[in-house]
Amino acid sequence: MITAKEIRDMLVSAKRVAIFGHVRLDLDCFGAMFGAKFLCESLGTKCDMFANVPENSFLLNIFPKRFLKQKFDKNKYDLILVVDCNTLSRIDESFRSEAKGKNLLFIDHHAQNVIEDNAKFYVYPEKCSASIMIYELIEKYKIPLDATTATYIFAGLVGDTGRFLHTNTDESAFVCASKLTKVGADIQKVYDVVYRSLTMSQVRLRNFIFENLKSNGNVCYIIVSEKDLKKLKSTAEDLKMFIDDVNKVKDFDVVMFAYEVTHGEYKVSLRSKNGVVVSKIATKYGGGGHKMAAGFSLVGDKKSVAKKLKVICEEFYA
Ligand SMILES: [Mn+2]
Repeated sequence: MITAKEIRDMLVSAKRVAIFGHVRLDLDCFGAMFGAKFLCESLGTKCDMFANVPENSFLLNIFPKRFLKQKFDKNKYDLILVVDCNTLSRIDESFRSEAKGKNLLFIDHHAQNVIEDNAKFYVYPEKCSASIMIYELIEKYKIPLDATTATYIFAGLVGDTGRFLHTNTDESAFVCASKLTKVGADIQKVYDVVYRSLTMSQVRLRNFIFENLKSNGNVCYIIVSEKDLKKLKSTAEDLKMFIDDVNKVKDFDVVMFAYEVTHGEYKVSLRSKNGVVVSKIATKYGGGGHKMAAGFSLVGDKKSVAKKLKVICEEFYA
């Protein structure tokens, strides 16, 4: 593990930094990327952010698309900074092979399983978000934060703590929120975009989820195929918005959300409460994540995935 000072030296001495997050970006990933861009530029280093985001993603209402590049020319960069994940296998396929072999720096808060070549790691799984890690670096380097970047980091903090609801919410989350507010983070803007902008097709998707939930004991699961999403005029990103909603149901300790990301491949997101750990099961099936928010992938059609999930339901209490 490297130190905050070593990160500073790496960023200062780099000529141009390419910033990446994980595939299927979320609020924290974006918050950390935009925060990292501010960090690099404040240290006098040029940088570019790379991300593939669906045109209609709500995230773009906070994080402007004009700052995101899609074509990555590895020869232009002498350092690759990856935030909110700690292995190249989690970054978008279209960037992955190009990033291999370059100097890598990972800043992340997920449990680490792989050590990449040419990579330096700054990984603290106890941190509630990657955004707060970037914030703490900015603070450590005594760089004055602006209101725009504070808003980005606040969005990341809110995203990964579920608006200060999840068990990863700790004192530092509130301290950080307080400091971000002080420098002018636009809290209402973040909340309007994230919590007050449901479209009617998202409402229909939400109804679909609750009507089609299956359960086995205290575990519930839902499987949404590509076809279902198309019929509901929704995306996987829409779907992810409601996983915490299902986790509000008292009867269930574990929620499994399976959705088809590419034909015949399902991503399964897990959320839990009441102290039930889901990361072990995620790791068992080749995935990973946090104790109470993790995920893995399953291959098969809707029917066979349903069968597997029904069996997996029992494993949380084994
Ligand atoms: Mn995160």
